[in-house]
Amino acid sequence: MKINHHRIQDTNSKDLKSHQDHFDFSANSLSKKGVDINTIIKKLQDFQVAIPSWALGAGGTRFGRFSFYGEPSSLEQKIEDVGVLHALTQTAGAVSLHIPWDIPQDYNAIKDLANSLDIKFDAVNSNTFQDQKKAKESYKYGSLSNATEAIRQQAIQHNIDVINIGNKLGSKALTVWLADGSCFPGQNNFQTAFQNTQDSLKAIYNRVPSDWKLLIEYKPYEPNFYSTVIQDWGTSLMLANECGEKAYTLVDLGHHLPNSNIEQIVSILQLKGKLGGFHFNDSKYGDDDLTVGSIKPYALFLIFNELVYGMENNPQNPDLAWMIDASHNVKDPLEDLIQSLEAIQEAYAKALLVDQAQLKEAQLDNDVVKCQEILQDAFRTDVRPLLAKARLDRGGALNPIKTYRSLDIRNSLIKERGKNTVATGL
Ligand code: AOS
Ligand code: ZN
Ligand code: ZN
Ligand code: ZN
Repeated sequence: MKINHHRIQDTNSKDLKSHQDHFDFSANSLSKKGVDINTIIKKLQDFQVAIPSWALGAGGTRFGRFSFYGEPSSLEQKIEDVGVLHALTQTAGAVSLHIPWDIPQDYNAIKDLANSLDIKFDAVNSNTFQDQKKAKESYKYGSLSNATEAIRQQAIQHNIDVINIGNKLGSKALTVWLADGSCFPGQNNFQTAFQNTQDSLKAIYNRVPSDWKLLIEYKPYEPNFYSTVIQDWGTSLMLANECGEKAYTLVDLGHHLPNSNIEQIVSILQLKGKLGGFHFNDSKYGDDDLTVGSIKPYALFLIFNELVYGMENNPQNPDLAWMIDASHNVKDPLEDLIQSLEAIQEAYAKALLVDQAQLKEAQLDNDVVKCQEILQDAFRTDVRPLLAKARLDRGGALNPIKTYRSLDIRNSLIKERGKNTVATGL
């Protein structure tokens, strides 16, 4: 299934006039404030977010899964779905694969397909949280941290295999997320588990190509509920520093205990040049993997405000690997991802509106009220016409959800693929 660009244009034509009115009003009022609209639009167009291959089907919980039908069951179909998202939003120009769920059969065919849809291969993800078919050793009690050497070796080798697969596709990063930890006090020796993890990561790091990054993700709990070996950003940073300069911390928004100050974490990691990757989602309680911006949009804006500051002021920090890591139990996965992409762009655009020079001055004057006013003024600005303009200029949809529905894409997918309910992962 590929979307014909003319059909997007046709749908746009009905809304062009009202878009133009909204855009002119926004552009006018922002220009009066000294904002350079064209620069913001260009930045929005350049900001591309990877879609993880496992987010294209309906997710679920341990209690059940309700399919939206027409879900992709092969790597080709997953890439086609990302193609649909990218055609509509013009901001999903990458896919993040998960091995072994997405092992390509024909590398050239996969690369050609992605290329034809303007999609790049972002970070590849390894999986040592499940036992694989025909695997000799089990990860029930941990992988890179396991007390048994043969199990650690199997997990190390898997990560090396993932690097090799990613390399053939043009990926430039390996993301390691470990489920390793313990469920009950006394089950593990914390120091041994940490030391083993560090040694295993170093063994993997030694096989990371020179132009690659190793991204180390942290998470406080789940699936282990007493301790997790890489529980927080400090642990991840320690491990990254121990590995070397190609190793970085990856922040997943859902991987923090309630009320953590994520914007501060992001800020300091950039100062240290060690923020390498980002997983977007939103949450109310834990690692809920909800639609980006659906629960705490102001927090997302504050995080973006720090990201923008870092991108402008921290040349020591590399470009980040952006990815949505969300899961959808009751929504059409593609509609949910469109909403997430929109929320990301919205928070980014608002952060770009923050007058950094004025903010600095207000900070130096200790004018606390003014500092807050500057941030909230940016946050309260309606930036949607700028987002629409950024999409429109690249051939995308003025209103992606509306276009997705008017082109009846889900039903076309169901017609093409049937009532496929293949689970695509977590
Ligand atoms: C798990 O909680 C992490 O967020 C991972 O980044 C990811 O969701 C997992 O690797 C999916 O395969
Ligand atoms: Zn994640
Ligand atoms: Zn997660
Ligand atoms: Zn999550």
